[in-house]
Amino acid sequence: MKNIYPALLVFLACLIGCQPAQAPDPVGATPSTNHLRWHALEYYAFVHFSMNTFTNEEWGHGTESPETFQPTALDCRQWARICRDAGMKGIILTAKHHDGFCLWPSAYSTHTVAQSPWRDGKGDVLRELSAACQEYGLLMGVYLSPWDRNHPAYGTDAYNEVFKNTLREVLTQYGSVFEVWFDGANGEGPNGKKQVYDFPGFIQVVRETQPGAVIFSDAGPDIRWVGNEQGFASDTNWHTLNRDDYFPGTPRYRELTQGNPGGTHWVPSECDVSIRPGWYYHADQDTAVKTLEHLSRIWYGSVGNGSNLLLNIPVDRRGLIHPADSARLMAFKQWRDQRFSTDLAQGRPVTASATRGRGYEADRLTDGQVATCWAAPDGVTTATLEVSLPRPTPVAHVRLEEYIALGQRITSFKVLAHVPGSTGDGWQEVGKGATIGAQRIVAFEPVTADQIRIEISSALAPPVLAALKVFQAP
Ligand code: FUL
Repeated sequence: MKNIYPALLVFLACLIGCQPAQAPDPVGATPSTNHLRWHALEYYAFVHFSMNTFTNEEWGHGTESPETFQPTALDCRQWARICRDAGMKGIILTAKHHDGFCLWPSAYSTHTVAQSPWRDGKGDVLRELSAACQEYGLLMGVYLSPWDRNHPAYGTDAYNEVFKNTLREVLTQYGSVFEVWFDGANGEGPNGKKQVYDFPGFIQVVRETQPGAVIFSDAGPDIRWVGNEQGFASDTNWHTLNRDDYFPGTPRYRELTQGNPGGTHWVPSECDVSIRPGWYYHADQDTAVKTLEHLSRIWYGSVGNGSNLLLNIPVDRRGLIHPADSARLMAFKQWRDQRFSTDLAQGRPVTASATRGRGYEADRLTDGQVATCWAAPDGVTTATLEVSLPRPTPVAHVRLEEYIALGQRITSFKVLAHVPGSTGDGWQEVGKGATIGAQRIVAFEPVTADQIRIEISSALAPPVLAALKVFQAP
């Protein structure tokens, strides 16, 4: 009888080789589907517009007359059009700031647009914004300050019920809300008393009414403050946090900039910063709109370091975005388009020092699909990846993305460019960093390169990357 074993062995080997490799185990805390949707947004607007716009204040007192609120040409469609054209994905509005004035006719306050002369007391900014966001394909978010310097119940247990009712009102009447923004400020109310906030109760109302929304505060539960109002995350930026060690108003806010490696919960940071010195509109700041150079540094420091950017635009007394701000927003959009539109690595073959196996090949890094990834084998925490470009081309940015659905892993990496005709073996280090997370943009002086190499030198677990992009210098 013929020996069939060699053929059988070949057949079995082929069968094993054709099997997809086992998926990498998740590591540590991982994002929810709400988190994954939020990470993909990257850039959206904050709008500070309310009583303070008309009193030239940053923190109102709660004693202002509602008569003072009189926008002459309020048009949320103008905000939405500008934000959409600026490449932003949504708008978060200060529905109620610390002075307590409500931009919608709340049944739980007597300090609202209903008491103002605007639209004969029949106006509702949230309704207009929600319609405008829908029309322009933007998401809507709300800022609701628990601190309220107007409400007579503030400082008593009854106020927590008032605030929950207020939340329920806002979150059930204006369609879907992508983010609820809780300010941590906790000062005195009209009676000179401070409130002990029922944050667990507030969170429960959001979960019940808007299960698809993420909740922001200094300490989450979903999204954390980045610890400064300048718009900068840091080179080390963990999406994970030992969440129980922090609370809204935490004095340990500086730790929020970096997060905690291997932290207990997924609570990524959001960078909030205003395009002007103030959060609210002040005519004397029309000439102080941040320069394009300043905004570009903010982009590298926020989105470039793995965070999302919440850029504030102070709407003016007419109820419109001022031309100085809209012009800057458009210039900023053009600046990004020039730098991040042509991905030279797209569709190019990638080699890796180690690959987990079938289904996790290095070419998946450049296939343009967010759902695919390259993964290192178990036990391997260092790796080298190389992509060759179609021809020597000036490049100035490399973008890396971890496959964060399985957790954040990388703790140190380098980027090298192969410059044909340069000294030595032609490889030059052009950048390095600590963490990567959802995305990392490495910027450098343009070099004419024909290959890019990524060296991952340490990670909490086998690295898993979703994308490697190499952008042609403008
Ligand atoms: C702070 C507030 O006190 C400021 O007025 C502003 O709203 C900023 C975004 O958050 O905590």
